[in-house]
Amino acid sequence: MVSNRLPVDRVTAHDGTPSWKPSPGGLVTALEPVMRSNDGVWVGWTGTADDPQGPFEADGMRLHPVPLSADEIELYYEGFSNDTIWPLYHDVIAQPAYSRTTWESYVEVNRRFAEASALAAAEGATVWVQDYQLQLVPRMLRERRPDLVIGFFNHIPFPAYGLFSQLPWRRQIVEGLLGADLIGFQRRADAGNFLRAVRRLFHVQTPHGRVELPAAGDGKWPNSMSDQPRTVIARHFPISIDASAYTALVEQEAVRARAAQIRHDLGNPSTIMLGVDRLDYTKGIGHRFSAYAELLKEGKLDVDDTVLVQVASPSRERVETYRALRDEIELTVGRVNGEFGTIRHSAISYLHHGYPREEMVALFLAADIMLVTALRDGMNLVAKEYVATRADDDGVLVLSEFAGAADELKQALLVNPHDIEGLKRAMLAAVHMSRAERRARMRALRKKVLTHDVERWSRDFLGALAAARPTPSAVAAAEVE
Ligand code: GDG
Repeated sequence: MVSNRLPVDRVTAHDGTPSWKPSPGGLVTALEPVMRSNDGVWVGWTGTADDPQGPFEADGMRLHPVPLSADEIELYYEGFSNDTIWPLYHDVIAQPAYSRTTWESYVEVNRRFAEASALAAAEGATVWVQDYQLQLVPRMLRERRPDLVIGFFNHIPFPAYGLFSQLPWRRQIVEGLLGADLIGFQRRADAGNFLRAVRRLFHVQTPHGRVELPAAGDGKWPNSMSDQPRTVIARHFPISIDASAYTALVEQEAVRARAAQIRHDLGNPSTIMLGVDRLDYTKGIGHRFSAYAELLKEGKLDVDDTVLVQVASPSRERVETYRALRDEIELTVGRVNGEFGTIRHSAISYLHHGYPREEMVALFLAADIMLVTALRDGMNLVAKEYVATRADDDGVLVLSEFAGAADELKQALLVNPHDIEGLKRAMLAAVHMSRAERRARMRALRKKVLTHDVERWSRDFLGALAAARPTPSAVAAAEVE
């Protein structure tokens, strides 16, 4: 496994002894069993600048750190990854910076990840590269290790060619990705956008999501990076959550008691709306606030019996666009609360913190309505987490059609967050929805999320990868049969 961050966080005990704790998240949970049974190695950054940490084991996983300097964190990570690729791939909601300096650092760091992976992988191994920070790794790795089976998964959207073509290094990025045998995307439309970029840039056909690359050395571009012609497959594999971990938390008495306490502390309002997002401009937090404030102003919602709880967990605070966003959001919260709040009730309860997962689940249980109003989002796991926790078959999910989750969660109230009137109508429909309709919708949503969990996602991807390029041992086994 290769990802920007290793799946562990360094923690220091009171006596100063350092240790590692697995970072919370579905990806680790899904991949840990696969990694264990295949004697896997995880290659990635520890999260600390200039960390001299060598290979180590934590929680039964073998981890190989790739060191990053403070400069590289600024240029490769905060710069090219989060200030160029992130805004460009989210449809230019914020203006991407096109800087040659950050690009050069991106190339250099991707090379370092490829070198570390080439050293860590056994003969004929399967290597799975994760996400937009490492798009050049598949090709760089194939050049070093043509024996490997290489998969890549893009967690964020892939933009339409009209936008992607702005990128001065668009050819290098597509060539980098084509080093993989299988390229996974969240939505069918993302895979379609990628394939269109391949057709436009290289004038090749892509029937059924397959890119047929000619052998290296025949002068054609892109070449296969191998002495044989090679096929690359691009397809969608919608990611999901560790649903059983969420259903287990809901069964804990302490979590349910905490949910009741939250409702009580908020003054037992008839409606609690909830937003949970990293504080990111892709998440449409401002649009949500606008719709809510208008409903209060028009008297369609009443601050005495409605509250909007917004958890905005701190994110990328060293990138200027994010600092500006935080100022803008917090100004809006102040204005809305100043205008509509009373001594007893705030209109918006705004929390700029990260919370333990138990507290998040308690919030999900306390919320009558979950607002996911992303302007663009690869998937949006929060929507799936809300659904997974509602074992009572209650609660209403308002979901942006621009989040990947909308392809699967069709019984949510789907909205276009740019259409503030439409968003207001959906919020009111959620407030007034009958218990019978809430139950019918939530049941259908739960069926989807509980049967399509992250374990299934990784199994589907790895199965398709094995089929895309059978390993030498699989070929030998098939011949024996
Ligand atoms: C990217 C793509 C895609 C948030 N605050 C807290 C907290 N969280 C957890 C949520 C959820 C995760 O973080 C966020 O995942 P999302 O999918 O909602 O969004 P991104 O961070 O943008 O993730 C996205 C995802 O990758 C996976 O492929 O779905 O589209 O943008 O799990 O619950 N968790 C805790 N405390 C917090 O304060 N414990």
